Amino acid sequence: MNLSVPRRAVAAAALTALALGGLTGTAGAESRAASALAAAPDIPLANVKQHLTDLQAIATANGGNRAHGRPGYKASIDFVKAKLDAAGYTTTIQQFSYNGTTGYNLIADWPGGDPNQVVMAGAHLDSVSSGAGINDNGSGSAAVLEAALAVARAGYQPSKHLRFGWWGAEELGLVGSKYYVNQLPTTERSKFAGYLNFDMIGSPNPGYFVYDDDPVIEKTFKDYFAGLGVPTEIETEGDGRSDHASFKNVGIPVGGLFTGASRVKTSAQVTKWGGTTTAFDRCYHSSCDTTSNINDTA
Ligand code: DTR
Ligand code: ZN
Ligand code: ZN
Repeated sequence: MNLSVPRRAVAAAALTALALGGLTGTAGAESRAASALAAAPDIPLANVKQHLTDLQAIATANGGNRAHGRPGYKASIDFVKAKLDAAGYTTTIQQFSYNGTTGYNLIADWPGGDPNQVVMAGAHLDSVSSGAGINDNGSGSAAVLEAALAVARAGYQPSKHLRFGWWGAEELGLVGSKYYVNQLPTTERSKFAGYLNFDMIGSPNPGYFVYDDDPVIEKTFKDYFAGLGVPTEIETEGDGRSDHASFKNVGIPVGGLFTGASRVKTSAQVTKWGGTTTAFDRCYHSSCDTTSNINDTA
C-alpha cells in the first residue's frame, strides 16, 4: 500500500508540534490530541530539506563529516544556534569533554509556559566519522529545528514550557544527553512532562515506527499517523540506543519516532508501507548517508 502523506507536512516534525501540543493541554489525552492537531502548525518540507542541504554543506566543508571532536560538529551546533537565536529562543551551549576532546549540547528554551511542566524534543546532531550523517541524524535535527522555528513563527504559547535539544557524541554512547541529564538537579528532572526523541526519521526505504515507552506519548503519535492513514509499528530495535534512554533512565516519560536503520524491511512491511525488501537505510553509518539518502515522504 503506497502512502499518501501530505508532502508539505513533514510528518515527524508536525508530530513534534502535535506531541508538544498534545502534551501541553490540560484536557484528556484524546481532546488534547484533537485540539493540538488543530493547533499544530504546518511544517514546510522545503524548510527541512534546506536544513539538510546546509548540514551537508557543513560536512563537505569540514572533512566530510560532523562527528564529535571534529570541526564539522561545532559548525553544525553554531548553524542551529544562529537560527534559534534569530527566532527568539533562549539558547545555551553546554560543553563536556569526551575522549580528550570538547563536546557540545545545544539547549533552546521557548520563553513562557509553566516552568514546572517542561516538554522537550531533541535529536543528536553528531554524525559518525565516516560520513555527513544526513539521515543519522540530520533528519531528526532538521525536523526538530523546523518544529521549533514553526513554534516561533506561530507565536505559540502553550500552557507548558517548551525546550528543544541537540545532543553531541550520541554515536559514542549517548554521551551528550547523559551529561545533560546528569547535570540536571533532581528537582529539575521532576519538572519534565516528557522528552521526545527523533533519531533517523527520513530513511530512504522507510518504516513508520513509534517508540513503545510512555503510553500517552505513544498514543499521541499513533493517533496522528492513523489520522494520516499511515500504519505504524512499535519500535523495539532502538531500546537504549538513542538519547531518549538517558531521560528514561532517570524516570522521565519518553517517546519518539524512527524510520529504520540497517535491518531489512520484511515483505509484510513492504505491503504495509511500500518500498523494497532491503535495508530501511542501506547507508547507515556509511559515507553514502548524504542528502540523497532521504525519503521526503517520511
Ligand atoms: N540512530 C542510531 C541508533 C539506532 C539504531 N536503531 C535505532 C532505533 C531507534 C532509535 C535509534 C536507533 C544511531 O545513532 O547510531
Ligand atoms: Zn542516530
Ligand atoms: Zn548512528
